[in-house]
Amino acid sequence: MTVRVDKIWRNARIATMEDNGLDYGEIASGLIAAKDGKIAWVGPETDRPNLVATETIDLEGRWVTPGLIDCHTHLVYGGNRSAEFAQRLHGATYEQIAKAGGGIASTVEATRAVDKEALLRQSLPRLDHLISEGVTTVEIKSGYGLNLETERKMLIVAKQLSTCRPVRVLTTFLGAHALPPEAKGDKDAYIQSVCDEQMPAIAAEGLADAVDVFCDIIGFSHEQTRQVFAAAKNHGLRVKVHAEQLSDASGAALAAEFDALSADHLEHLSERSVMKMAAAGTVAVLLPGAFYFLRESKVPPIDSLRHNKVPMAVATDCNPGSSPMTSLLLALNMACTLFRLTPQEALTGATRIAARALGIDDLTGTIRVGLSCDLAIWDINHPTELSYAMGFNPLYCRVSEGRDD
Ligand code: DI6
Ligand code: FE
Repeated sequence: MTVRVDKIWRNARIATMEDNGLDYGEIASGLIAAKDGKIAWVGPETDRPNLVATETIDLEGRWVTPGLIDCHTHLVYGGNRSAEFAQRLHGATYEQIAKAGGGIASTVEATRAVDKEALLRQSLPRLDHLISEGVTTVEIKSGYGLNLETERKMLIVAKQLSTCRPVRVLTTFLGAHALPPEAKGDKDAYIQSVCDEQMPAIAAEGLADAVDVFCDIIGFSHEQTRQVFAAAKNHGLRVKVHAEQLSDASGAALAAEFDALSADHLEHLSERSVMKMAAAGTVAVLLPGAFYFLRESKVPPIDSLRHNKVPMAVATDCNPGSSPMTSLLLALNMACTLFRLTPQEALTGATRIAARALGIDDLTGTIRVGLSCDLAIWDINHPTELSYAMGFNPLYCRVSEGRDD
């Protein structure tokens, strides 16, 4: 029987990233066939069925991985914070700058000030840089609006980005990121407006796939986080959390209680919270770029996460304040050098586990029949090179839903 497909990539070394006991889920001399944007067949060339394709590409032994997934970014924002970076080099801390009205608040001012077109224009180069390194799916958070008008604007622009480029965008409502200046210090009243005004409007318009909260000393308390999670549940939205970045407020354990997709940062995560995440299957999203840029010294409890089988993802946290980074490959390198992940754990964290952190592991993240044909094709001799090199981009070609760029 002949099977008609749209496109075949043959003579490939395939890192399927499937959890099948093989390193990188490798297929040594493999072939991938796509039909209607999905993977129709994958396996060793010697097992090839009778496929008839419109186009066949010989990859000459190149490595193919799933398209990379950046599962935690804040890449839509106005302005930048290079002046604050210089201030920090003179001794000011991230918390001090935030408490003095700078930090997130200054990006809120800049984001409120621009219209949609300008916001899109400023954000596109950051997305393009991620794409240039093989990213085919990116999560983008709001959180620099802190009022309905600007939170909406950010999420609309995030969705528009996916019409400008061949990339899948998932959006997250982060109204509970920081306290806006007009709230005059009243965090409880602001959280009320997040739950009763902003979230219902954003959910009704279908602008967000999930809800996030910054649960920390300069963000919101455990109790305030619980209120936002409860509201999200009422709107049928999954939750995730910025937790244990600067202190231990048990945000990750709370998130696990709410069946969260992920808990992110986690430098100050306790052993008790690791257990709760393990029991709930919550993904730990590691953000070594923020750890590096803020010169943190406390490393997330990697051994304990590994030992307790908490799935670990790696992301850029691309944002103007704590991680102005648009390279997921550099994040992989940092996850290895700073957090001691193995290169295979790091790559799994930007493919299979990142998909799980976004709740789309039935759609993308590995090279498997039925999933979206999202691929990154590399000029490398081994996948370890993806986390080994710093500032070097070995991408040969990127394939998004079966189409190459
Ligand atoms: N943690 C982070 O790393 C970003 N947000 C957060 O809650 C930083 C946001 C910023 O400084 O602009
Ligand atoms: Fe973040």
